Amino acid sequence: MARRPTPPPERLRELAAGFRIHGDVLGVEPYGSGHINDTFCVRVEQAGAPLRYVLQRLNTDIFRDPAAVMANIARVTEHLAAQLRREGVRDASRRALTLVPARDGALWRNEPDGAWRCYLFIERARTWDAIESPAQAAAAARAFAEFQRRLADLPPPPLADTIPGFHDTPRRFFALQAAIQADPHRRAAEAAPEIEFARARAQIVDRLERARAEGRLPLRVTHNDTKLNNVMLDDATGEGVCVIDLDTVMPGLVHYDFGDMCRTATRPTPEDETDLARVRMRRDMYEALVRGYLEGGAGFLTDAEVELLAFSARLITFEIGIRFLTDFLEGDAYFKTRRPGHNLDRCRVQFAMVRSFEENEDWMQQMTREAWVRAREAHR
Ligand code: ADP
Ligand code: GN1
Ligand code: MG
Repeated sequence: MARRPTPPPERLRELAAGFRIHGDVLGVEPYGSGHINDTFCVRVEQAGAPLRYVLQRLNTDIFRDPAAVMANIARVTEHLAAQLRREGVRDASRRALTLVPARDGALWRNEPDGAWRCYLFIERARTWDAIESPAQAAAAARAFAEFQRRLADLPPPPLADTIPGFHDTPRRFFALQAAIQADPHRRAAEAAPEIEFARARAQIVDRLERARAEGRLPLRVTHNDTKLNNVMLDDATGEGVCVIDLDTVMPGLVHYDFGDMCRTATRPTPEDETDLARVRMRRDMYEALVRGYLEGGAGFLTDAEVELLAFSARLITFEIGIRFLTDFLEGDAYFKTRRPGHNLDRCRVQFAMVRSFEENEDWMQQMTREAWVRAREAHR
């Protein structure tokens, strides 16, 4: 998969002009640090006042059906906006993404240089690549829990599966085994300890999928990519204002979301930290995260779901670790990388976190059960 080049400035302005942006475009610049899409900030002057929009190129090598992705996003954002209005929430237009339609009213534009869409820019808030405080963990987790709660009554039909098997950990594990076997870039030797680490954990990969298949866990509408930098925290209050990056919102288990939050919001380093001694689960952050998530989720979560939350931290972190490892072996075709070995560095961070979760799992399980009793009491 060759990455598409960034369009030149004149082309970016032309693309921005394809959407119902009111005002004079001053500039369009690359923005953010996501691994998948190409994001740009459009600076506009509207009747003399500065205003910004987000222009984004969807990665269609990864999202093969952009129309399905955009239809999902339109349903989700409209449902969220209606819920927020019903709840009488202040600041509603900052609390859910708002699509800016194309000039012809379409949800997105299919152009020779990609699938493009535009959003209102969420102002006075930002995303974080590494967490700094337990308060941020609680805020992020509460925002994702409320996102799940507000989408719990999304009317049928079910959302489209934008990436089939996205959190099918057994399938991810088979893909890793195939990459090790083929070793197309002769990199397996360099990753020998990580391959060994992954192989030693084969027996955990199907635990969530089995529980789902046996009907012990319900399918809900989940985000599926709840890393810390996919939620915007308010600049002034630190509160989680808006969940973003909705390409993977589809039917899923709450554990996919909870596990990915634990992966990124209990680790006080970036995802590609090279000093592994710094990489560990911080108990104060896990505690805050669980509190925020269970307070937000007390109205809909079941006991059976809560019972597997602590385990999901370990499993989903492992899953994303093996995805980085697979991509390293396959020549860095999927995740954007900025240096040689970048995906292997990311894999090492995830595996260090898996180890940390393993060492703390009894404490995490106990802590989660206690927090659940308190959250349910408070919700009564
Ligand atoms: P990716 O799939 O590549 O991660 P995202 O949708 O997460 O793409 O966007 C990348 C970054 O752009 C985010 O981490 C965030 O900082 C910024 N961003 C995205 N949407 C908005 C928005 N509506 N308002 C402000 N910033 C945004
Ligand atoms: C990708 O899009 P972004 O950067 O928020 C990836 C996630 C991974 C994450 C790892 C569609 O998320 O699944 O967990 O990188 N998204 C997709 O940082 O594959
Ligand atoms: Mg993102």
